[in-house]
Amino acid sequence: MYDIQALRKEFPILGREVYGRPLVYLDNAATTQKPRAVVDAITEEYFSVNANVHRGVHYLSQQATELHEAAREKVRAFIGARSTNEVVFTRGTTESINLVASSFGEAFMREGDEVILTVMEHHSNIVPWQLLGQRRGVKIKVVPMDDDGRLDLAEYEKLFTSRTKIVAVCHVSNVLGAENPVGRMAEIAHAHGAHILVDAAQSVPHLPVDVAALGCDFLVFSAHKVYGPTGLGVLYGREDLLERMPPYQGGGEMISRVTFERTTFEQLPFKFEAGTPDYIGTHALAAALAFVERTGLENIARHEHALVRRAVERMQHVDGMRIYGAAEDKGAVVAFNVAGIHPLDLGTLLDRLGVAIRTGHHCAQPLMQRFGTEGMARLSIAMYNTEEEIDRFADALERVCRMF
Ligand code: 7TS
Repeated sequence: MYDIQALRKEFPILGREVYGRPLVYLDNAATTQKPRAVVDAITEEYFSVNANVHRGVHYLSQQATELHEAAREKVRAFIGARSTNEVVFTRGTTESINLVASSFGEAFMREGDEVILTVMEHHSNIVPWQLLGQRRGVKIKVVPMDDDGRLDLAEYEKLFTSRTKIVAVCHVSNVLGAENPVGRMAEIAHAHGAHILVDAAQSVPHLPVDVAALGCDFLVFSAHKVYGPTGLGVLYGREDLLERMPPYQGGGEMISRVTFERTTFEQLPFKFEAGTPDYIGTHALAAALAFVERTGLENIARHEHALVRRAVERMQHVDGMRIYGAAEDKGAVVAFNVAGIHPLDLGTLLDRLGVAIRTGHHCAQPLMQRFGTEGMARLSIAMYNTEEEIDRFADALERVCRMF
């Protein structure tokens, strides 16, 4: 039973109006709204537990540390990692990828080595590798896709050489919305002696993600896209790899002993967590994951798929409509353009009708180039959206199109 009205009551912001109309929030791939359980976790910890973690002998510090480490265990179980040593807290997907590019790059990559990306990556899974490339002379190769947005696995396999060290690929594209075959891509990478990082920013909120089943070496995501707080992310890394990688930043928390001559580092995962962590955020993330579990990822996926099908069905009746990527593959994201209307105009006019969508290059300019466009409009769906909201979006879209 999916009680959408009861669910919506948990997200107070959904009750607000914009321009005198009820808000229809369809920009969930950018960030999700927060349930009471998450905001309550933040308030309660600040009001009753707050103290710095891992350093105090006093009661509050120990309690805060317990909550922080319980959150790490929650994340471990949620993604099927073997040990909490494999769960590193970061500031977000972006920082997690920068950490791997920098630290894996330093440990394992030399001039002339290669990294494989795909044409549909978010800038945060391109630029860190380019920065590494500039520092270390590492070369980037790109997996192509067909016009329906399906990666070409035959071409992918041909990209490997003895110099390929790592593949970095999104599990679900923030523009095309389809699930990439990352399990198969991991097998191929491993068969060629390479490692694989999965950018799960757009999959963790929508489908069950299990690092063991995927066979990935690294997996990254952001708390704010899975109903948790902003400014917090996760890096899962295989323990044997993390062990061999150098620290990303230096500071408190990550050391075992410091002298001016030499420093020895903490055990995993603390080696990668310099400075006071966002221990309030981690507790709130645990509350968000518990909320997702209570709702059930299978239920969420079924609900979201039905909404996407309805949206696509209605959108296909609009003259000049182009939906990017195969419509039937989509999970929760639909990017589109309407011939003769700039996506920014579409977004602005829809906003005036109370409908929030995103427009622009979606931090995926190479993908925009692949489709020969400067930008797209995009609706993205979350567990709390309704059929009625999809209809309000489609009605508003038809109205805007008639105006042009
Ligand atoms: N990877 C993917 C696949 C993403 O969709 C995003 C954010 C990121 C990485 C970066 O995440 P961050 O939390 O570190 O910023 N995507 C979007 C989006 O589609 N609209 O706004 C942000």
